[in-house]
Amino acid sequence: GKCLAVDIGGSKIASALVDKNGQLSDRQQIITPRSGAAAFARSLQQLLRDWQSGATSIAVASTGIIRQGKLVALNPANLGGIANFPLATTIEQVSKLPYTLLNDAQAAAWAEYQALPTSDVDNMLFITVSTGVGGGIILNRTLQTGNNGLSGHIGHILADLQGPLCGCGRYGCVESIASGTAIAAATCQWPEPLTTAEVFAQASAQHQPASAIIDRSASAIARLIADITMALDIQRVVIGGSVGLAPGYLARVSAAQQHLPAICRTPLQPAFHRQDSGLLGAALWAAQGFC
Ligand code: ADP
Ligand code: BMX
Ligand code: ZN
Repeated sequence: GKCLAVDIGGSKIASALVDKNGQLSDRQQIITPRSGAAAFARSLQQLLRDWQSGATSIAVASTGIIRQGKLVALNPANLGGIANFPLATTIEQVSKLPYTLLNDAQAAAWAEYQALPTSDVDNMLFITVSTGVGGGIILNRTLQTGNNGLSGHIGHILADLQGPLCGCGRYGCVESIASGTAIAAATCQWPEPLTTAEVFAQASAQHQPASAIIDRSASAIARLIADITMALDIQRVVIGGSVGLAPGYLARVSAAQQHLPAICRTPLQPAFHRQDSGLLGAALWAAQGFC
């Protein structure tokens, strides 16, 4: 049977059917509703009702700490203020299918680890630069989820003591400087504030202030990679998310690495599965019988 994979992010909810060979079909996408828990639950239930036919299981990858069937937001601002959401109950109300839940970046890390063309990487870091900054850590070939689902929440590591207040309550987290949300927010005092995609468009048109905002994001990510590499002997970094995969972004992270000592310059590559890493990772995780 096929698995209905669902990837819930701060900006979009994607779904697809995934077969035993990891082939995706019927991919769909909606904008994440950000007007409270009730609307969020309604959209999710509608999506599951519409798309579960043809599936024998459900695999969910979601932003937030996934713990005991609940989505606990570290940064509630990414979900329009939802801090705690009953993911398991919401699914059980509309489906009798067996299901698994996993953090979105942890799921993507798992899919990307399986996709590596080499077998000599034991320790890998996946980073999504998207609405927030998420991470998934593979240590000794094993995905780290942690006892409380927290492993990999590297967007909330300190990047700049003088940085802006992050939705998690700390100042200067990587997420508050490097995320898509942070990139757009950096233009909020401009005469005409830009969207994240517009900042990228201006940067490629050689607009210096736009370019500087993206470079600030990229160098925060390069320093983050250095820190995690020091802690865990990371051999490979895979970058995803709409910002991470935007043209020129990876090259900027790589350029920022050149300013760091050689030991910090962990090899980087873009997500092989592009926007589908989370969907596929959730399905692979479910297929292995984890929950
Ligand atoms: P999610 O966070 O839901 O997983 P994405 O990976 O698409 O979703 O990341 C969303 C962030 O990426 C938003 O901040 C959005 O503005 C930004 N974004 C979307 N498209 C682009 C693009 N083409 N170039 C740069 N940034 C983009
Ligand atoms: C936040 C956190 C992580 C998530 C990451 C990327 C929340 C709601 N989410 O750091 O759990 O993995 O964002 O999420 O606190 P995305 O929505 O950008 O894909
Ligand atoms: Zn934070």
